[in-house]
Amino acid sequence: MLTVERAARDIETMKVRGAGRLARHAVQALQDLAAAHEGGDAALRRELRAAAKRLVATRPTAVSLRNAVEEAIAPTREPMNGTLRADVLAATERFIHRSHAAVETISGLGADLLGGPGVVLTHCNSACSVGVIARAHERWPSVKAFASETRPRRQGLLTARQLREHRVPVTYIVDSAVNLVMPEVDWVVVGADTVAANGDVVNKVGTSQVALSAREHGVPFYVAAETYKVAPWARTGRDVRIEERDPREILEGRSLPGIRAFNPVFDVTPARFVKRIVTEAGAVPPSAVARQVARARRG
Ligand code: RUB
Repeated sequence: MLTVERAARDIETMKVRGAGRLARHAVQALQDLAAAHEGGDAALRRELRAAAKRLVATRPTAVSLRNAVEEAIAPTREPMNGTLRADVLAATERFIHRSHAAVETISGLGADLLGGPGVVLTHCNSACSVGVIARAHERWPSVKAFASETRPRRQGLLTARQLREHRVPVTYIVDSAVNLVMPEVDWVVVGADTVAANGDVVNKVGTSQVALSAREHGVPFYVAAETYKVAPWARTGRDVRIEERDPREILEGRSLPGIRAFNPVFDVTPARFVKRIVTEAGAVPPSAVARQVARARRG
């Protein structure tokens, strides 16, 4: 059984990371809590709300986490079909199933968008982006990739290994080599933790620099993100709180007396740098994503 505290710590320590995975991990903990609950609805409602608060606070930038947790505990607010326990079990199962299916759909739609052989660059480690690149490589075996290191935690290594498992020829580069290799790149594909209503994209720090370089070189910049990463309440990326982590992550054991170290984890790529956002509901320009998601949520 995955306890709420264990899931929260897994996410805080980044044992579990990546917006989609951490959303599913949190939802799994809520499902396990409901499954093990032996008391009545009122007690379960209280426990679920406290658990949701604890889980959402673990990674403040990831709206995926907040949306997933809210969906999972929606039965605590809405009229119920069965018992609260049964409704939460159904809601959590639905979310986990739908979020896996969304990654699959996005992989196919993203590959459609690339539309042929070429070189893709990605930053950080996003299941959606890896899915798009792997699917494109299945269709056009000469597809190749660049994975940028992604300091300070080097999630680019995970990406490079995962792409290799899919047999995609991949070149691992330091973040500061992105602009140098951009002339060889045909498309950039990255994931997102949050997409604001105006299409601004919040993703791993450095993403906006990759976008700047892509724009300078006329390389299309695509974002692959499930609809539950869209935050209608955030008018622009500036409304999203950017997580800051312990500066020791960037010092890597060194001490720099008298020097301030600053470790922001995400940044905002303005919508105008983004050519298309690929969700499971289709690929749209960033200005249309909020409307698309509202339609998808209405069913
Ligand atoms: C991960 C990151 C990923 C997004 C999307 O940051 O920025 O690009 O979360 O990932 P961290 P996915 O390593 O700090 O969690 O497509 O897998 O949801």
